[in-house]
Amino acid sequence: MERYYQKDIETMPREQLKKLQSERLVKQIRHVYDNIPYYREKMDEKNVKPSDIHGIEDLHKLPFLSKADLRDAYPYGLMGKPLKDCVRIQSTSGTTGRRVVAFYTQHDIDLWEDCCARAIVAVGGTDEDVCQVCYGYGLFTGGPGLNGGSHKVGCLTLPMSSGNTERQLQFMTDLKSTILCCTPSYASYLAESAIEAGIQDQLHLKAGIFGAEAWTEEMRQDIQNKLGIKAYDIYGLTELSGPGVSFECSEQRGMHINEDHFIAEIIDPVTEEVLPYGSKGELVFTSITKEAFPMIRYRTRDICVLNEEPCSCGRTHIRMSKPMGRSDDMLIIRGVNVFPSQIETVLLNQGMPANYQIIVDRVHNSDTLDVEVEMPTELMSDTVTDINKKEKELIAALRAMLGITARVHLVAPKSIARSEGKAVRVIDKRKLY
Ligand code: DLL
Repeated sequence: MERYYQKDIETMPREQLKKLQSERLVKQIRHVYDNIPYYREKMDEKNVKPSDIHGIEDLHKLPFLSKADLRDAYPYGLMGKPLKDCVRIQSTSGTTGRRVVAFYTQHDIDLWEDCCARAIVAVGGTDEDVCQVCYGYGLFTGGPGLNGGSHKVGCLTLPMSSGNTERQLQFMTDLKSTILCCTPSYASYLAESAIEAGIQDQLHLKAGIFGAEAWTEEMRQDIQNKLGIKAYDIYGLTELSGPGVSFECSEQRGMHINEDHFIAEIIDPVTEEVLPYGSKGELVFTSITKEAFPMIRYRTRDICVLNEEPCSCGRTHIRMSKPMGRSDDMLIIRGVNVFPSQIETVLLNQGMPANYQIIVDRVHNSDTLDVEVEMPTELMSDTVTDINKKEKELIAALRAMLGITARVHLVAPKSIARSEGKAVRVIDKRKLY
């Protein structure tokens, strides 16, 4: 029998879980209405009072919260507790120009670390494991979240942070790390570097917990093969705490949402209509246990599908699919919707490495799409004709997937900058004009 960190909660019968969610939702709404004027105004505008919320069936009455609200209320406008009760902030990198600063009480941190501990246990982690955390530490939630979870499980924790690949590999082999936590793009780079150094057989890794950015099934296979491990997905966002909002179990088929802390909904991103489980749409979360920075019906912009089918692992919490890109990551190229993940799928299916960059530009009023991908070392010895042939094959495969033509450029191995955190896959020069 698999060891559960919080078995009673994770395997709670659904009826009981819904009752727990309802009780917690009622309390959370009372908390935000009484303590956060920003929410009070939003609820008053919609004519909803805390007394109208009796349980999860009333969730739809509440107003949505968006990134724009977070910007409006920056920095202190959404705090549910006085500063003296808060012990930490975390923040997003603000790469999309929208820095989010989230606040935590000690209780918030404790629950967040529980969520991360569940994720570690779900991949088989125990107090016998050596857990190497190479997510960034500091403002980014990745390092601190998994670090806290790893302590709770009792793993020997290596707080490596990101970067310094040579040192990462040295600790990994010397200290016999068994669990690796980092972004999938960094895992891929670590795998490549281990192979290059010829030390794969000195690794003791059994599992990886990879998230914070979109990655495909093809990339999972690639990392699993190269590192000889099982690669598991983990999802989360700063607004809701950080990693551990959901995580994969041994099934590797969707991420269980920690539903005792977060209620998930899927909506049509345009009409805001709530869609049934199984539909593809924008993921919306309501926190039900947060004190310092509660989020009510927060629109994540992540597009995915919720699945309530029972899981053979025994957990009763629903699963979310891998986000299929963010509604604001979607590129519109010559009127066609293109997700970077579609391009990654094509490249990996065609035997290319996961080192690529997508460049979008506008020339003479027409959008251009260029895909640069590093050629596998075997191709280096091929003739120019062979390389052109491979580029043509990739162009055809991309056209079949996307419905538009891209230019493909095979570039020398290692010529595309490696990422130690979230990879920058897309350069959209149209935004720079
Ligand atoms: O990326 C938290 C995190 C850290 C998750 C470590 C997992 C591991 P933010 O920087 O606020 O927080 O970015 C949140 O990243 O809305 C998604 O678009 C994306 N994202 C996070 N996890 C995944 C994943 C952290 N597993 C944003 N797959 C989210 C795809 C993900 N996208």
